[in-house]
Amino acid sequence: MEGGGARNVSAAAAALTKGSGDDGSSKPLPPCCVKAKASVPESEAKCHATVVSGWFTESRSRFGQTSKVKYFNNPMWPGEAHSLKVEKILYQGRSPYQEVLVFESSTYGNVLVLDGIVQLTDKDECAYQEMVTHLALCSVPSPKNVLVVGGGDGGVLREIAKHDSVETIDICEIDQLVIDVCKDFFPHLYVGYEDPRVRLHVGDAVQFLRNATEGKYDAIIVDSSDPIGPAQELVEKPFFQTIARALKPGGVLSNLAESMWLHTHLIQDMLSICRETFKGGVHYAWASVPTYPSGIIGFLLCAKEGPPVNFLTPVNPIEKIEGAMRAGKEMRFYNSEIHRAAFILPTFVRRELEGHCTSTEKEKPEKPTAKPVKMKIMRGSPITAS
Ligand code: SPD
Repeated sequence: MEGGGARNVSAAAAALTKGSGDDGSSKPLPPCCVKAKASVPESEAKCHATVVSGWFTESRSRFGQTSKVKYFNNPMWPGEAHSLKVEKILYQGRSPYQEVLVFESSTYGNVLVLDGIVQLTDKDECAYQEMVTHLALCSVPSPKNVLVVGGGDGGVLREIAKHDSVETIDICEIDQLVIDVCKDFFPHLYVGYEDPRVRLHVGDAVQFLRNATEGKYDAIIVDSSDPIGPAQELVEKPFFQTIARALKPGGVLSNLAESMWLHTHLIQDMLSICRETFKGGVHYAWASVPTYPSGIIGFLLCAKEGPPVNFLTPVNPIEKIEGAMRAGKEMRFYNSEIHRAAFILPTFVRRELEGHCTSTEKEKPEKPTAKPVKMKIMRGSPITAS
């Protein structure tokens, strides 16, 4: 479904692409500066409680031939979207839990969409999967038993498998269709299932956690979809209590925690619940993921009471783990420096989350790595250090 309005916008955009030199000549603009064109949304646009996602199509005429260019409108609520140009739809289906879509985009490679919301793309999946995993596993000395809640695509499994101390990796994913589709279209994530330490449980994670042996896990990583609809339960207190029960004393939780630009109230609520539940410390970290709402994602890092955990400085640095950086397993995003940087929050977030996170001052200060530099200041000469 397209409308006449789109043609006017397209004409204006076409004029813009020519640019305007002072001399009146029209210099072409580089592609990065070309303004987006608008079109009328497709009728199958999907409405969630707070967001709208779906397709829009633009008609293009060239040499008397009309072709259609399709975009997927990835919601960045409220009132924003990030559009990805679609090269080809690779899969569209429905499981008992959600709509599953995979398409090839022109700029981010293959894209996995669940219930109208982008979950991962070939290009930027590394940022989310590496951070949600290693922020937790590099904060404990020698993690052995790890559980993934959700994470059916296999990307987090792939990252956990880089830790040679890990003996068992349980994964509880509710949707078999997500696993099957990722096997076909995201083999570089699905590879995570090939590690012999992995044990797949297809089912409800809340039930799985209730049945888990108390104090079993060194780390639990919650890699779910956003907490609207079926994943709502995963941001409520009883869920965090079942997680805490399944963790060892001093065990850690890494949980996705939305965007600080868009969801401060949700983050505050999650932090408050977690502070009541995890007495070993609660922190908020973040990373850049261009295809997630507002281009970033947050992580909640929580520790169960027990041996102290200092999330802010990796005690188990990835660079020192045997084989973790081997050819074919290279990190694309995570390193120890970005680990430390991830906990540094912008001033407005610090203010808004004040009192919700464990204060950093209470933590053990980092040992100085270099001797303090002595400064010699001589009148009339440059400042020198010795
Ligand atoms: N806003 C989208 C958040 C999606 C988080 N889960 C992604 C799954 C990748 N393993």
